[in-house]
Amino acid sequence: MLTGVIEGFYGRAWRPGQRLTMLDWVAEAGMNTFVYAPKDDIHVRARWRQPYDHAQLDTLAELCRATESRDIGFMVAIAPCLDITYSDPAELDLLLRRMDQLIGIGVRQFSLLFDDIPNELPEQDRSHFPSFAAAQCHIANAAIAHIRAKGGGPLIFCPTEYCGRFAGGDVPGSVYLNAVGRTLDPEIDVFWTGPEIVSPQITAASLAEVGAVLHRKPVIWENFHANDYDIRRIYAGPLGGRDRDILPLISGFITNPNNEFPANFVPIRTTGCFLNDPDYTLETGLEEAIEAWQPAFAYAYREPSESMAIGEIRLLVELVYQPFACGPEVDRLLRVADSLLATQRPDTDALEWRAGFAEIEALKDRVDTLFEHMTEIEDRDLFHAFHPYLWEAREEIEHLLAYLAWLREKPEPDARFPGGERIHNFYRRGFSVAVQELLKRDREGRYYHGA
Ligand code: GDL
Repeated sequence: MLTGVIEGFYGRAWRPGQRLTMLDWVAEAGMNTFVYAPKDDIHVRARWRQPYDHAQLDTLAELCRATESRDIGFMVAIAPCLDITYSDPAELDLLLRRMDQLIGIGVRQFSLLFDDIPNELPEQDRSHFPSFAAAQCHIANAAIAHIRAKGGGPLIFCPTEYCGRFAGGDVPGSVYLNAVGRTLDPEIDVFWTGPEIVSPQITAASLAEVGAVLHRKPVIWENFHANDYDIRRIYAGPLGGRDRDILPLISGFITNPNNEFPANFVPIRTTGCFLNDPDYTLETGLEEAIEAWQPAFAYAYREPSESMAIGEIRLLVELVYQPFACGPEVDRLLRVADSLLATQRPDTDALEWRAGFAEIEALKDRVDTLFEHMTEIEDRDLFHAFHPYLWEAREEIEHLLAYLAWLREKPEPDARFPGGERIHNFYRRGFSVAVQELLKRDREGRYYHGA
């Protein structure tokens, strides 16, 4: 089974040195593949017809050799989907020449991406193909024949409907996916991100369904730790929302993680553990990953071997955990804080309220210490990957505590917390927020306007 990492996000591509580290992480996590697919590399997508120049080719050749020396498969993506004329033999020829250039430096595995484009057969192709799927399969089938003739493979195809949402929520009823299933060469693998682009859960039942439509087991393109769609967040927690009963229903599992390279250690480590260890649990996987990560947090100026404590790294991870959840302990403390605020003027002398307050105070101290200790670590890339998020976490917990401390002083029922200046200093402003403020929501996320 293909397992590993795809550099497949929008935004700044990783540096060559970071990719080498990634190969080590992939190998150490017991996975076997690295897919080079940064949307930032214009040869992958925007200028897919144009071959790499010498310098770029040398960089890729080096990466290719580095994968070989670690016994990792190296796959390169080409995404001709923005403007290819599917019926033009010259276009297909250009694509195969692009592959030949890469084959020339030792690449054997390819991916053809047709993601994030309108689901529509271009005008000029309409008289040549019965459907959009047929047009894409024509290209992919020719590509696999070409690659096979050169001793290469596998080839993974990323369909335009690569998740349940894009299939209109009805995978068995998708005309597009059924056509792909029937027409695509059976040797070509197909990427699938689950019911959503970023799927909270991917169940065995949903994979059995899509597998039947595609006539093959899909390769999961995992976006659980991707953060290119929301630069205000980062995810350093373990893989969640997937059980090992999905494994017999897939032919690969490739994760597309955070743009911020250093944040990906735990996501990748736990993904490998999930895939390889029959006894995997999220908690044991997380503990193991944090322990393995600890040496990266070595201090710049202390005993050479001294690093941040496991508990501090755990707190860091819990603060920036998963797309749909904070870490369990941080989540518990948020619920404690919520209970302290449940009534307008709580009995702040009650034992329970005081205990809750003390817990939030302790959290604030821990976040402060974490913030300070992070500034002292040697690895500045690691520091900078988290610094903006920790800065914000520190500000917010301090503010929450200030609010609770004000409540503890038993203000008059009509008194207002004197923290209005924060609205301008700390709450995000600008165009996007102005638009969000036009569409008001209640706590459950239901929209309203007017009164
Ligand atoms: C996508 C893109 C991917 C991006 C991800 C998360 C696929 C197949 N394509 O739509 O490049 O990083 O979502 O934003 O997932």
